[in-house]
Amino acid sequence: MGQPESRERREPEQPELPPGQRLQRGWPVTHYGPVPKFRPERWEFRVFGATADGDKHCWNHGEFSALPFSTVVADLHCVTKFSMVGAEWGGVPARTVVELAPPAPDVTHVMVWAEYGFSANLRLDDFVGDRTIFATHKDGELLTAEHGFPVRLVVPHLYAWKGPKWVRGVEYMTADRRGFWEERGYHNVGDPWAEQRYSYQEEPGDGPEL
Ligand SMILES: Nc1nc2c(c(=O)[nH]1)N[C@H]1C(S)=C(S)[C@@H](COP(=O)(O)O)O[C@H]1N2
Ligand SMILES: [Mo]
Repeated sequence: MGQPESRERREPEQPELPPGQRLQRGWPVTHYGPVPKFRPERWEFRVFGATADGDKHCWNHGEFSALPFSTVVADLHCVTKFSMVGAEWGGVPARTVVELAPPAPDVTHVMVWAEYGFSANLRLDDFVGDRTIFATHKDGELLTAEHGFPVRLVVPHLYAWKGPKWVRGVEYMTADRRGFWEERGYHNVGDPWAEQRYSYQEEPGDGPEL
């Protein structure tokens, strides 16, 4: 008697995707502009703006790499309608950064800054959400240059543009301001489950006037 037919084989589990998204096989590279060159001796991660003590907080690459590490399994939903699912991101939780460099009490939003002036604004609550992470690793390996090495932000509950690759700093803000894509027609909040894709969909209170 031969091996029994494998009736155990199941279809891969269908991940639940936000409305209007389709599953992307593989992991494409999506960004505006060139991939920056990493210069370790010049790199620093800065927390500035309305900090609690009024000072800037900086970590060089060695210091940042030594911050508390944890992992989050999260999907990326690109607003152009494809989703990459199931990656394990390793790095420094955004909440840890906020604990080490606390904001002033009246901070409501942050601007996350990346190389070449790319930026994304987030509500402080979204930033300190317990799954928001400054990822240095994906699936146990260091990020590749095109996917954001040495550090990218992953905000699992928002569209992927809210997670800059090549992050260099966080600015604490006492009022909201639009980041790079938010100034260029994309929704100020960007919740994929509510399909908040474009700024024309914004309701009063979703963002600063355009
Ligand atoms: N610095 C920077 N980060 C960025 C972008 C960008 O243009 N510049 N694009 C965002 C968008 S729109 C997406 S979909 C994801 C894509 O991440 P990936 O290239 O690792 O798939 O990166 C985000 N982070
Ligand atoms: Mo995207």
